[in-house]
Amino acid sequence: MLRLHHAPMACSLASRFALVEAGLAHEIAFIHTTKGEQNTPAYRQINPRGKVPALETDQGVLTESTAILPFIADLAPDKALLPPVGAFARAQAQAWLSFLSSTLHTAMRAVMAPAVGCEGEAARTAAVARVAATLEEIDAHLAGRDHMLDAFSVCDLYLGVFLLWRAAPGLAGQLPALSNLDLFQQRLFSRTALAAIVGEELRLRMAA
Ligand SMILES: N[C@@H](CCC(=O)N[C@@H](CS)C(=O)NCC(=O)O)C(=O)O
Repeated sequence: MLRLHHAPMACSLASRFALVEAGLAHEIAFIHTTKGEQNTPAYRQINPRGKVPALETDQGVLTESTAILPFIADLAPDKALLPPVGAFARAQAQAWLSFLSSTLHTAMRAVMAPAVGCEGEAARTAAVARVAATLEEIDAHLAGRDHMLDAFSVCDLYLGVFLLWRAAPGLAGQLPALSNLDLFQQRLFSRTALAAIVGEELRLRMAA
């Protein structure tokens, strides 16, 4: 049984979405990072870095969204959540996953949870500008397209989490209106299963 260690509304939500879209049997182990549960000795046994996501599999623990999302997609080839291994389109998908992780996530984190020494107003303003520029680039890519790739994929699920973060404290009201991203987000969360998960996640996050 796959077991996803996940914090409500964290980047690990993309892996939760992917497990559901893949139709794979799984369990969710909630790690309330707002309460420091990622730093308990028990969780450090699972992921010594103290981060979510961590996916327990029958082959061991896998960390890093950019590894977990393709792993899940490949477990359900009938769902075609990524192009096949070896195809150029697969490498393009990997490029988007890397970009979302290394550029968009990093910029958003610098606003929402700045590193020690980077909490000042100038650093915050620069980080918001990096988020805005990154979102503008993705918005331009989505012009005339329904998905990040030619079809629905885990790239869409990963982007969807960061689009939800636009409403988080520190980012809400700070970003430009981007119509392609807004339409993409509406389409993505018109998928009933994903919308239900987001509702649960928001309730859990508010209760934390
Ligand atoms: N590169 C990692 C980043 C994981 C990460 O930063 N997770 C955050 C939640 S979005 C976390 O666990 N934060 C807890 C902490 O830093 O204490 C991935 O994409 O899987």
